This record gives sequence, C-alpha cells and structure tokens, in this order.
Amino acid sequence: MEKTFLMIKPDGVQRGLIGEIVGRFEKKGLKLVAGKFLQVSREQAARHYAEHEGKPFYEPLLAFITSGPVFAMVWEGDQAVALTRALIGKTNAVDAAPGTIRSDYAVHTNFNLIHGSDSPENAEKEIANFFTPDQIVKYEQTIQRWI
Ligand code: D4T
Repeated sequence: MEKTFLMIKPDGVQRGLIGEIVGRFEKKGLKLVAGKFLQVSREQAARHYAEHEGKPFYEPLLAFITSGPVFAMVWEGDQAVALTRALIGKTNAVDAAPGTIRSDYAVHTNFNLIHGSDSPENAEKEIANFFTPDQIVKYEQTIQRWI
C-alpha cells in the first residue's frame, strides 16, 4: 500500500485547522498510520527542503517551517500521493482548484497550510526525516473493504 508524508504547517496549526484538514483525508477513505505534533529543527527543515536550496524563497521557507509547531503525519492508501496532492491543491492558492484545502483556506503561496509528498520516492525520504520505522503503526482498518 502506498504511503505519503503530510505535514500541517505552522500557519495551519495556528489557525486551528488541524481537525478540519485531518478530517478531509479521513473522510476520503485514507488510513492514518502515524502522527506527531512537533517543532521542526533547522537541520530537519533543511533536509526536508533540500531541493529548494539556493532559491530566493529558501531562507524564508526554513524560517517559516521552524516558526511554530507542525503536525506531521503518514497516510496510507491506493495512490495516496496523488490523491492527497489533489485534495491539497496547487502550491499557489490562486491556482488551487475550488474545494481543495489551499483554495478553501490559503491566500498566499508562502502560507499554504500543508505539505504533501510529490512522489512515493520522496514520501519515503520525508517519512524517514520525521518518523522512525517503529512509529509507523500497522493495523487493520475494517472499513477499508468498503472503500
Ligand atoms: P510543499 O512542498 O510545501 O508541499 O509545497 P508544494 O510541493 O506544493 O510546492 P513546492 O515544493 O514547489 O514549494 C515548497 C514550498 O515553498 C513555498 N514557496 C514555493 C514559496 O514560498 N514561494 C514560491 O515561489 C514557491 C514556488 C511554498 C511551498
């Protein structure tokens, strides 16, 4: 089963949107297998955003993601990466399709509420940056046969 890494960013936490955002993935039929409320360290942030090093928004991005607590999660499901990206919406809130999280709640690209892995390969790396293997919970969700 495919896994993806999702992280409600400091703006989502401060705005009290954890429950609302988590509820969307639950209702979709995806399975939560790990969750952690934490303060991201500078080193962890640099690993997470390594692909953006050198870009003009890199330093502000690191400052933002370490500015307050985040809610990091691992979700599982068929096509979990693509499905969660679709529910999240495009990076720029203006381009995000109506009904997506970013369209419904975000105004600016740099305050876009949530991160979602863009490929299963990146998901694996991102999960390893935030969770140890024993923190990923294996369990059966009985409703899955209806989804
Ligand atoms: P993340 O990685 O946070 O889920 O966002 P996306 O996958 O949708 O977008 P991204 O990797 O291209 O950008 C990472 C992060 O950088 C911020 N950003 C991005 C920004 O502040 N200014 C910009 O011009 C861009 C492109 C927002 C998300």
